[in-house]
Amino acid sequence: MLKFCKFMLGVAIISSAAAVPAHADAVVRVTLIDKSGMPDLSNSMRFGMGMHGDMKMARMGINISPKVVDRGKVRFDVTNIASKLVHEIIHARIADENRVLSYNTVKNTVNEETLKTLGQVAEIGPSKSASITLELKPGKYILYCNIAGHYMAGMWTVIEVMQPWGRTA
Ligand SMILES: [Cu+2]
Repeated sequence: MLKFCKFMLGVAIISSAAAVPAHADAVVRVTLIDKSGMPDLSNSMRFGMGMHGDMKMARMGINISPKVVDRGKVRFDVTNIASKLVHEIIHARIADENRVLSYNTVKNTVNEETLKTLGQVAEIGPSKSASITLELKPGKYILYCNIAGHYMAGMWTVIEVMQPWGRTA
């Protein structure tokens, strides 16, 4: 629980892109993409983390730049470049990017409670932007969208947070 509380302290600031940006040690540009408008989500696709799907074939995705940052305050500037769909972004700590996440095949969503969620931005409309600043310790973090079907359609990525001298704690 103590560990969890520490993570919650990292949930610092959620603001619109128009607000004065929070001071951050690093800025990560996050782009939410979907290639085909509304995909058929009746069949769960299998582009989730650790599933070794060919991500070039994924219908949705999250691009980030850079993919590795130093520990500290990290501001994520998120833009949804989808033409029609609303997306969200959830940040959670993960131990291993090859692990398959716990998934509810009825709801077509990741079981969020099985992850250590650090923060999220809900409902980013098409062409809209938002930002969130998190205090991140060394380790790996997943960014994903948990609107039904989107995660399995490929809407996730992993960012690595390093010690400044380049070693993961
Ligand atoms: Cu989405």
